[in-house]
Amino acid sequence: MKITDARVVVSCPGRNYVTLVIETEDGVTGVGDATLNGRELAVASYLEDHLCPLLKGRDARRIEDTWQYLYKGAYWRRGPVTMTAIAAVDVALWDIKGKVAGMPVYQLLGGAAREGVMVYGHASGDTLDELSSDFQAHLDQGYKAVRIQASVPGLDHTYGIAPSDGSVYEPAGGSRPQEDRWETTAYIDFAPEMFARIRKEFGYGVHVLHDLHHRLTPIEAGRIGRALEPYRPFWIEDPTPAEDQSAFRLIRQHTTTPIAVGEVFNSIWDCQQLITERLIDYIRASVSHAGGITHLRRIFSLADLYGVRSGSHGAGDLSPASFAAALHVDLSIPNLGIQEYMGHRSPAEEVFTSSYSVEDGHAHPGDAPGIGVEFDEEAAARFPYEPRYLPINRRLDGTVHDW
Ligand code: KDG
Ligand code: MG
Repeated sequence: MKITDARVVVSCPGRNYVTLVIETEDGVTGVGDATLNGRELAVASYLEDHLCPLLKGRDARRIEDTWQYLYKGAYWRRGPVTMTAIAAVDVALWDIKGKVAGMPVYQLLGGAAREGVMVYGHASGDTLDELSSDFQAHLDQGYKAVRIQASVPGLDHTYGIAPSDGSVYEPAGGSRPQEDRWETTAYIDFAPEMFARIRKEFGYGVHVLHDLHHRLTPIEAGRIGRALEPYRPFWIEDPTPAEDQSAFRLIRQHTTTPIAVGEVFNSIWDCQQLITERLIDYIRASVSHAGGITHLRRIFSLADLYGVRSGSHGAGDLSPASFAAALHVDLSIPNLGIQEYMGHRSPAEEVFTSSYSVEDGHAHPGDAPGIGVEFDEEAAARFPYEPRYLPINRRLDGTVHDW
């Protein structure tokens, strides 16, 4: 079954998405997400200029061989651009395989290991009162797990707060990134206050998560983990920049609060030490940034050996094709932890039609053959790419800090 065409569509239905479409000689089409937020065109070029020409004429059924051919064949290994591009090819090929078999991809991965995939939504607010009403709104929608973020008093533009106009919360338009401010001293006493408020009001029957977005030093992370222990977070996410895997040994010495890491990881090598030394509890690598279904399953299999569960990144900058692919993996692996779900802003639904559903705090990929997402190229053409950057962060003295 020869691949006859592979093309890349960059569009902005609510936010920028890069979508790979692969077609076979018998007219079966597969889609994969190649979006790398803020660096979209680099992946589009990697695909268009380097991978699409290699795909034409290959056998669409040979997913593993194609993965190895693109990974080992590049010589230059790993990295977000390469691995996002390979992921898009991999997911599109799984989509084709499912369509040809007449089965949803999760059936090809071994079938459902559970009824549904627990997801967490994002509650946020400029004040704790706003956070609390957003938290209640999530409970009303049936969520069993909710991430909490609130503006830190004294800091402009705290990470993770949804603007009240419904716009996207991280990337700003324009020719330069927006600049945020950060100072750990302002945050470190505020986080326990935020958790105390939510637990006091809503009790312990709901999972509460929090993202530190790579901002603390290891010892600060140990301290915050310990301070939050009485409020039993489901996890604290990305406490420190995780390029330094050994830093997590220090955090572990100080706290039993579960740790989730990995949304910026691209390969199993980024988390090998974290997993095999049991330095984390949840691995957040995603289908679209960590080499597709083929490679993500390898990461989760390694994690399973060490009691580490999955907790895949699922922010809105991962397209519906990515979220659907994640659900097929989540449904079929033995060590699911939880799946992030932010949803997709209008008019994304004009471009992507999906078979997945989210109900009562749980998601299911649906039973459409393949990944269950159809991509409308004509509709996508109505929403041209808009250059946008993720923000950068500065400390109060002006030093550039992790965002
Ligand atoms: O593109 C960056 C976002 O995906 C990231 O900031 C979202 O941290 C994030 C999360 O946990 O969803
Ligand atoms: Mg995060």
